[in-house]
Amino acid sequence: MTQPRRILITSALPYINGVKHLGNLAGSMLPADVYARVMRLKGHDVTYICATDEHGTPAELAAQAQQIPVQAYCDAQFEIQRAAGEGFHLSFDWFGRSSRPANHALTQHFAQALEKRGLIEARISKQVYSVDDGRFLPDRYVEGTCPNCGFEKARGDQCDNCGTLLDPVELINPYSAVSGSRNIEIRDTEHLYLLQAKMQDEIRAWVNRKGANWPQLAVSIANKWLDEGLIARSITRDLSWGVKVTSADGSPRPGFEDKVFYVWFDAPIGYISATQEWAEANGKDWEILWRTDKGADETEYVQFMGKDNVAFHTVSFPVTLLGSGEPWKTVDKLKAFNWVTWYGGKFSTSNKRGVFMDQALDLLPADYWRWYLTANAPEGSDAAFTWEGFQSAVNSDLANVLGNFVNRITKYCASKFDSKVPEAGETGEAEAWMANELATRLKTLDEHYEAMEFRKAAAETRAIWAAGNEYLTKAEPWVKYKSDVDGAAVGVRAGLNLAAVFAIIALPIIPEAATKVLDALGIPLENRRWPSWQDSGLLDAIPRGAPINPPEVLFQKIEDTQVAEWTEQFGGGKA
Ligand code: B3M
Ligand code: ZN
Repeated sequence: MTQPRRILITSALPYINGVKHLGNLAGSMLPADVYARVMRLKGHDVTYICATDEHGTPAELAAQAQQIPVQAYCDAQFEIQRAAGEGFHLSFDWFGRSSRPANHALTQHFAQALEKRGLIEARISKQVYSVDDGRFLPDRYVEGTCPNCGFEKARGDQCDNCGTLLDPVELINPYSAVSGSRNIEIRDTEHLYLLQAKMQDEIRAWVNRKGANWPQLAVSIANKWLDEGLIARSITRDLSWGVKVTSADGSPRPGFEDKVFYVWFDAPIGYISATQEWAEANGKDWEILWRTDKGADETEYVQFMGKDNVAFHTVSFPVTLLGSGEPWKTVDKLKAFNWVTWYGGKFSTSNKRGVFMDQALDLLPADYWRWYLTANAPEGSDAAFTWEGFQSAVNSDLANVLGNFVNRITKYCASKFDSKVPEAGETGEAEAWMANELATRLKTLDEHYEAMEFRKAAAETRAIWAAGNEYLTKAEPWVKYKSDVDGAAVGVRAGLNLAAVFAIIALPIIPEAATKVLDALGIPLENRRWPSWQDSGLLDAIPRGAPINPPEVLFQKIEDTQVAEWTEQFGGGKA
């Protein structure tokens, strides 16, 4: 075993408002969880951190709509999101909240450090003001026509249609997202600006150095921002819910008593503050993960996110970290995903299009969704969820290839070998073929996971399961049994060992079913480690004579009638 690696993993913090749809899950938290599980099975020291992203207009607007205090709204939503993550077996080491004191303190610390280094200055700016609402309208409080693409429902901070980051005053025909009022004025207001341009060269050098480990999509987005020239970005807002703007002594900064830091300034800092909470709660050292003066240079930091978050992670957040002048760890590897669409269109609660995390678990166990969303991860391009594709992946990959293999071999062992791993018989040609298949394919699987290529990793996992079925056809223990019981014993023994290998490599994606198989085979927890492709003993690793207990059927096939029912309930067919 090579020296265990120390790996810090973060996935983009889900906004607090509302249960996330399958696209949010597939585009950050799920692949991050799969990767964390693989690395833990390989014996590495993994810390997987996430949290809810609670500040900014989404929370305020949603709380207003429910006419409850924002804090109470976020408390309730956090529980919902935490439960949804648990339901999907997302194995966070910590699932925190950006609204907790640790994040307030750290955000204020960074603002002070940046200002000390001349990277923050107060400026009077023009802000959209709603006379009827009696308030400034930052970010998502204002909508209007995108100046870049003409989309008429662009949000004040970003146009959903073309992805352009906007300043609310740029919107054409703006209107209040709260009241719909178009009685809008542009008024002066004072805000703090992060002078990103001063960091242009340092960020460019950082992107060139670290970008070697990023997918091209991430590098090109970062370079696009850099080529356009980094601009000063306002990092405070006329909002009440968020991190208060303080002076060096911690008192409210004069003139900013009614303002808070912009959500995208505090949210990425949430990765660090959530790690601090995890460390405090578990007696762990957070600095070895986040401070390069305390060993974090040896930490591998991997970020998972959707493509619209790349700019914030490859430019804005590094400006905060590097601009502080303090020895903060920055991302080493970055995995950005495209979108999961619903039959090519957007998920939408209001238009009853798409399945959300809580609804999904009412229909089928997490494994079914985890498998389909990983095997169809939106890596090279957007990926459309379709009920037909989902049904095919479940019925073929899970039920027929894996489920059928496990069922056949464990049931046969129970009926003919007294539910014990057979002891007799010598391996032959079929076992040699399978051992070679395993060695080759496990090596390929390792390469896909190291490269964070999840579609390919799922495809290779399936191919290994399929090779097992091919092996049983070659070994044909049920035929041999009639004339050569020992020959049949070899096939059953190898088949049971294959079931254990298939379950271990399935653990990261379908943990529930894989655990059932490993329990059925009596594999002790300490032996549930990632199989080495160099290990020639994989077909004879379970102690001979050990008892096994056939699991119940692992996966129920999805019937056409269910597809029809779900299509009716959640939408389907062409967008
Ligand atoms: N809350 C996710 C989004 O843009 C955003 C990520 C923050 S990561 C610090 O949907
Ligand atoms: Zn646009």
